[in-house]
Amino acid sequence: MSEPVVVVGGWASPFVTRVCIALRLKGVEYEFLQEAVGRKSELLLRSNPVYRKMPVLLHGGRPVCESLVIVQYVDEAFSAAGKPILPADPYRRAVHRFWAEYADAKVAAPFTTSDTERYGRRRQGRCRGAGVRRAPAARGGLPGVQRREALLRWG
Ligand SMILES: N[C@@H](CCC(=O)N[C@@H](CS)C(=O)NCC(=O)O)C(=O)O
Repeated sequence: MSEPVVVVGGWASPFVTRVCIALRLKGVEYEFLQEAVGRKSELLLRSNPVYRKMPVLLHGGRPVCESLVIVQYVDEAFSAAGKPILPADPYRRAVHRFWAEYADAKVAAPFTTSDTERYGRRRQGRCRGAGVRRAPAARGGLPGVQRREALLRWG
């Protein structure tokens, strides 16, 4: 029996959509675990402890992170299924990767609200994010962890 494929993500994320498209192109059946808005599940945090972002692909319980890495993994792990996603020619592969990374660089910013990045900027006093500055919890005088959790819930 083939190993189960699970996507951890949110329906509105273009990075998650990219992974789902790759799986569909390959005809791979998968389960979709929807992340709750504004919260990160234990499974997501455990599976992607470095970036703490979606999507995460779980294949037989093993996590693969970063949408472009996942697409390439899907292409290779399910090479027998469907048509190849990336071209075989190394030069054309490089061109495809270039545009995929270019698109990410242009699209990613509005979707990047990483709590670790935000927390890091706050600690360094460099945060110019209007959201963080206006957060009620930021003005409310909550101490330490409590304050950070309130900020994360708010943002
Ligand atoms: N480079 C990552 C970007 C993923 C990403 O930014 N995901 C967003 C959702 S669209 C996310 O998890 N944001 C939460 C956060 O930044 O904390 C990828 O390609 O997978």
